[in-house]
Amino acid sequence: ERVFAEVADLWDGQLDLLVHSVAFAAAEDLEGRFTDTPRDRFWLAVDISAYSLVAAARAAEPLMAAAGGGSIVTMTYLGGVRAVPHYNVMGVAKATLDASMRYLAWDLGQKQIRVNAISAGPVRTLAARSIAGFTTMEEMFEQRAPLHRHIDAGDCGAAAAYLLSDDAKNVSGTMLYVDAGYHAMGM
Ligand code: 0WE
Repeated sequence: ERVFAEVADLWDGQLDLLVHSVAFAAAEDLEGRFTDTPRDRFWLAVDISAYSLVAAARAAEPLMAAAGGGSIVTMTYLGGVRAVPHYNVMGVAKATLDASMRYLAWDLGQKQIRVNAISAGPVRTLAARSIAGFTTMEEMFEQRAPLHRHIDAGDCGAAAAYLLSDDAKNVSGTMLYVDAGYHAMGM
């Protein structure tokens, strides 16, 4: 609420773009069995990783409406659509995020606000470093992705720049895979 109040103050009550990029699950839930996730940490992951988009979109809505429309982009991952070993409760949180993105696209479309998601392949970030088996996963990705190469933050940035621009003026409620084609494969 404070951030959006400051934005309204600084930018004449108008906002064109919003990038939502926040997620969290307890480290102990990104290993072992999903089945064993306790209720409190299940909701913690969904709250921080998915509800935060709903809250941010709701706060952005009046500012974007005042600007005559806007574009919201969130970051998701294939683990919300398929079962990726160890991604566990984060996958459930991403499935919630993906569905929230589509329902927000419907609600906010009324005000010419678009809502989309970028589904990135594994990127070597600070958070990724602490993940067990991330290196093995990167090797498998490089072997199986049609383009046989890793993606980087710049690839996500380019996709976001597109979705946030007027080039994507008729694109809403979609998931744009930036994953060297990995999601298309069955093996
Ligand atoms: O969404 C993610 C990871 C986000 C994340 C990372 C951490 C590490 C530190 C959320 N919560 C935490 N909590 C911490 O304490 N990714 C898409 C990257 C990722 O994470 C994985 C992956 C991939 C890919 C975990 C297991 C398997 C694959």
